[in-house]
Amino acid sequence: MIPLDARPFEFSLDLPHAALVIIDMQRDFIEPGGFGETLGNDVSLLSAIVPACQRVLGAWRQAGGQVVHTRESHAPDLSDCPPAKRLRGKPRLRIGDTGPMGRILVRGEPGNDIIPALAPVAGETVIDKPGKGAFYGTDLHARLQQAGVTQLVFMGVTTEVCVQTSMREANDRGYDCLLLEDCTESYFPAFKAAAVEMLRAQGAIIGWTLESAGLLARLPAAPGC
Ligand code: TIU
Repeated sequence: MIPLDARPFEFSLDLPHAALVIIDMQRDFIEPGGFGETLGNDVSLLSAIVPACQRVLGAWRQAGGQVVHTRESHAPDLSDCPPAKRLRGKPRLRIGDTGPMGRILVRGEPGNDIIPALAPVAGETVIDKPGKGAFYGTDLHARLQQAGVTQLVFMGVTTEVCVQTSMREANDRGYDCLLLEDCTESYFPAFKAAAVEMLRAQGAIIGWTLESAGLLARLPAAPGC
């Protein structure tokens, strides 16, 4: 067990039974011309966390930890996109429409890719999810159970939408969840701050939070060290 000085109290990291879950670090959310921008957001805020995410991903891989990447995405025929999602609001382009990075939020399109800086490598799990939560409509829980995973360390975007939803789903399925505060971001700084606070309130009601430096200082340099 690796003791981490998390909030609201210590998190005992059980590295062989933990997975780093990187939520939706896709061009569709982080680059201009994607889903995030079509919703009217300033996407420039999100790229600030990429260096910190890279440092954690590199150290986690060095330590031999398991990694899960998620992508919010839909099938090209949109059969897994409820009309309530596609028709919500008045975005400039809707899910499935063609934008500068291909069809918005559609699997296999350039804009739907994970950004190159955090690209998955062989042996890592990639989950395509039609919802905001990583467990809804996916086999993530079965795959984690098969791999003996009981703890999840979260990074990614956006804090109060897909990250928070995924943490809540995970918590209800019995996982201990830790959110790396400087490795998650929102289009709305106040929403990020509120999400971080509410997740760890009431004695870690949903989970723990920690700045990534606190994890990096404790990870072993190589598997088994
Ligand atoms: N709009 C927004 O803040 N987020 C999403 O739609 N998806 C994710 O958070 N990935």
